[in-house]
Amino acid sequence: MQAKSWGLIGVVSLGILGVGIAIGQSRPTMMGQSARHSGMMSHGSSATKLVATKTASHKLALPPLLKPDQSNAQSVAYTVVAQSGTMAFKAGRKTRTLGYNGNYLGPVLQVKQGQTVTITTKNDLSEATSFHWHGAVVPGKVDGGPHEPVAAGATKRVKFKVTQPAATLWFHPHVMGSTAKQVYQGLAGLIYVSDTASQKLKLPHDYGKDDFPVIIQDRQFDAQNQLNYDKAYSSDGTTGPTLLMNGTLNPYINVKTKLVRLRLVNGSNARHYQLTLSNQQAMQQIADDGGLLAKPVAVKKLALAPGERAEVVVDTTKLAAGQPLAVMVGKQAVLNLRLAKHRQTSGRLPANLSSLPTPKTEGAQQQSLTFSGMGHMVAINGKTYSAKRIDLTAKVGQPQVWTLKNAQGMMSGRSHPFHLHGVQFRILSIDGQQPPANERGWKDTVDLKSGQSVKIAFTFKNRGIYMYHCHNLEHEEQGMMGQIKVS
Ligand SMILES: [Cu+2]
Repeated sequence: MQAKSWGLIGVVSLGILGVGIAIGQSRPTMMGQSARHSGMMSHGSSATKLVATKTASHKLALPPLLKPDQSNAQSVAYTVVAQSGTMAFKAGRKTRTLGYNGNYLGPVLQVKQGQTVTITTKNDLSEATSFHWHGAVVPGKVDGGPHEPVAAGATKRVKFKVTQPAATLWFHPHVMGSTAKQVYQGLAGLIYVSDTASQKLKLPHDYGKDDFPVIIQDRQFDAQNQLNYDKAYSSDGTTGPTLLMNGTLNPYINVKTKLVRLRLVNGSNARHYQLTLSNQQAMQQIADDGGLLAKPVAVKKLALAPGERAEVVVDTTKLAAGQPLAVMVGKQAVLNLRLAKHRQTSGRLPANLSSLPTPKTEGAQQQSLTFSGMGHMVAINGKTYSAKRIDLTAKVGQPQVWTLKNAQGMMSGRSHPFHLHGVQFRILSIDGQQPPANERGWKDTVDLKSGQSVKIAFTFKNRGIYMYHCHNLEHEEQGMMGQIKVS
């Protein structure tokens, strides 16, 4: 089986390579890409090396909490506008950017379980975009995938009921051909789902005081301080040497409480992170992509693939004021926690967080998806995305068990963060083993490392056409995406 797929990948890749050379490309050519990365095939990524920012420390920017147009217990309405702007990220020239209701990134939309949400989406850009609610359990027609573009200057209204539990979700564009570029230039916002069960837990929840969103993105600024996507572009995942947290270079937060909650979102196009604390202390992970874990899980090194979220609580009780503490990526401090002398007790970490149901697998429909390749040669089950082709079908209410494989081979070695729209899933196994404790909650994105086989279980609750794809945004653009019709 493996030998067969190797052969197939070889043939397909040669074909595409030929086309790439023949038609020429404004972006770096396949030849350039494969030459540059050929020595790194055994690694999980081709990411550029991160370089510590030399600029002064800045207070972490906080996305504004978006004021609803209307709100009551049963419903809430928001207006979200995609627009262009400029940002002074660093000294010198301002950077041209994109943002939602602002210059860069977007606001936080707060919704409650049980509420009906209406979102008026407005596109003030000069090109089409879409508004995808990543992680939201919603009908296909309001999911904001490639089938629901909003033309330049147009407005579109979506309405759905929030049925899922408390979680940190996010939203970003999902149009064919410009998703990666629009995200890179700044289009990404947050959705906080709350519910009554989690409110009773008294977890830190004072926004910007003991509860901080942290959107992690890597970028390449050119000599004119611009985010030149075409110049930074890599077909195997666009990365940059500079980290931005909520759009802030070299950020810090003032910690005035003993417990600090960080809602970590990997909003990068392609970079994977391994986050640690500078004092080697464990973080207490309380939630993954789609909601609270059953119990807090102590995590010393937290892996976050593109698209994934993790909520952690950092306990500073035993640390002295002024003691240096930072969230680290490798040897680089990426978020400094400045500890105040008198830190209040805010909330407490309960022993139990949520009662996660056992995943339903009885009578499940089985599917097997194999992710292969790198750069321009990526494919799922040997195919690249076609808007006209429905790859899979499923029924509402029927349990699904999918086996996701990252093919090992010469044209592989890449991680593929798998993301499925419209539903939250659970990981049954990773290479036949139980998933680690911090990956046993609700997920909508799971990293498939080279050679890995991951089994997931879920049940669609809504009808529609949904995307599943690699959340390395350049892989997605190159067709590492398929669609499932749920009826
Ligand atoms: Cu991929």
